[in-house]
Amino acid sequence: MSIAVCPGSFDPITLGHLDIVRRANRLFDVVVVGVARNAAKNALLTADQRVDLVRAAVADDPETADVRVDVVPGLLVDFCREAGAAAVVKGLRGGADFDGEHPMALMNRHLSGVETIFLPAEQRYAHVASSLVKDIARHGGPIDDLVPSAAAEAVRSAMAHRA
Ligand code: COD
Repeated sequence: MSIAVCPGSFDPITLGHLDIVRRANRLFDVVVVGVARNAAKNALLTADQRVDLVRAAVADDPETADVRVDVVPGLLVDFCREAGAAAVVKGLRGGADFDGEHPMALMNRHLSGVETIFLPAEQRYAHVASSLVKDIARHGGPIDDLVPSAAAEAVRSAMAHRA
């Protein structure tokens, strides 16, 4: 059985993330979405909220029938080892993503031998980023066609509580 991990901070999950998870599930028997903490980012949503939103996004979707969702408590390579994953799958929206992802891919292979597979972002989601979604929501703009509906509600609610 082939297993891949799709990691990210998913703060919140977007339709671009979801497209990568679906496509990864066409390539691998099982996909484990790893909800991690990016030390360089201040999360709006808690880890539990982010996990719940990813689970809701992949529920009842035949294209994500073999997707599990868990928190990455430490190093991604340890999570991959425990999941039995042969590969990490990530999406690339452009050169800036590649510049950030390339050293992580090399480091993860250095640490454990795990390979990283990059999927080019679907054109219609190539401009979608969790950070932009939060910025739009912060200013009261529309995010409903960028993220799953539960994620849009959670972002608006978290923004309202922060204000
Ligand atoms: N279309 C396609 N792909 C997309 C889109 C989109 N619209 N938006 C984002 N993506 C891709 C990103 O390029 C990335 O590959 C992935 O989806 C996740 O994106 P984010 O923004 O949710 O997550 P990041 O980039 O903050 O995640 C970084 C990790 C949390 C994966 C990383 O920090 C990590 O592995 N942390 C665990 C600790 C660890 O092992 N550290 C050492 C790493 S070498």
